[in-house]
Amino acid sequence: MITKIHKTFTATVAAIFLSSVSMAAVAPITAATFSGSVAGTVTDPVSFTSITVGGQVYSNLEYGTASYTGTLTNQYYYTAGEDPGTNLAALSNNILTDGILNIPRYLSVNFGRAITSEDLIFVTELASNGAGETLALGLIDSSNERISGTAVLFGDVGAGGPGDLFTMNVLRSSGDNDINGVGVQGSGMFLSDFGSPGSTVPYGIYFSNSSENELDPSVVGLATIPEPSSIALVLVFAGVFVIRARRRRC
Ligand SMILES: [Ca+2]
Ligand SMILES: [Ca+2]
Ligand SMILES: [Ca+2]
Repeated sequence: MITKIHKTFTATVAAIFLSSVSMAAVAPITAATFSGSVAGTVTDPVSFTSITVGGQVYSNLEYGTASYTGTLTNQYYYTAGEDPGTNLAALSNNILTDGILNIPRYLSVNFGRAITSEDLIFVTELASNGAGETLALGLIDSSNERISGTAVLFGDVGAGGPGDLFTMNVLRSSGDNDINGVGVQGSGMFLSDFGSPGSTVPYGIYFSNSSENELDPSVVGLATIPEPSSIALVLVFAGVFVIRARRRRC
């Protein structure tokens, strides 16, 4: 009996350990839940209520404030009935169905608090023709100053993953033709995915890709490792105590 409990306990610990290891990598958002229906083609604004990255479900989501030095002349996109009004507003909210088209280098998003090793940074993007675009990010400090030597690159798979989370029809602030049936994809990363993070406390990210300038992000957020993981660990340790107590009695 004790051997069986011990084996089960070991497997549980191994599973928790492996799941925490697998989370530490740049990875796509493979699944999500939303504030409204995303069946078919979405025409109303929706937000995430949870995202799944690296097999981990995150429901504690925060969003940052976008800023740009100089005049941001790019156009933004949005579903019918919800015009965010400005480029920066389109990227400073939790709405997946509005964002900026073809963002320039060094546009930044500040989360208003220090990013910790527990925070997953996630970005979604308009994936035209089924493919996301190359995403390169660096870190900024509390004053939106870039922290040198820190960047992460998503490579050729773009900001997204194996498929679109949903598709939607959007309007453009330029008044040009609507973009119909376009997909939304996303990815997440941890501070450990950035090279040489240095000692300056990061508060946000900047978009560092200068070669394409084609990314069309809709939300930039932080997802915190949910409390149940901590609770699970406490239960595991409580289990060890019980097993040891039983062994003593035997
Ligand atoms: Ca895109
Ligand atoms: Ca684009
Ligand atoms: Ca948005």
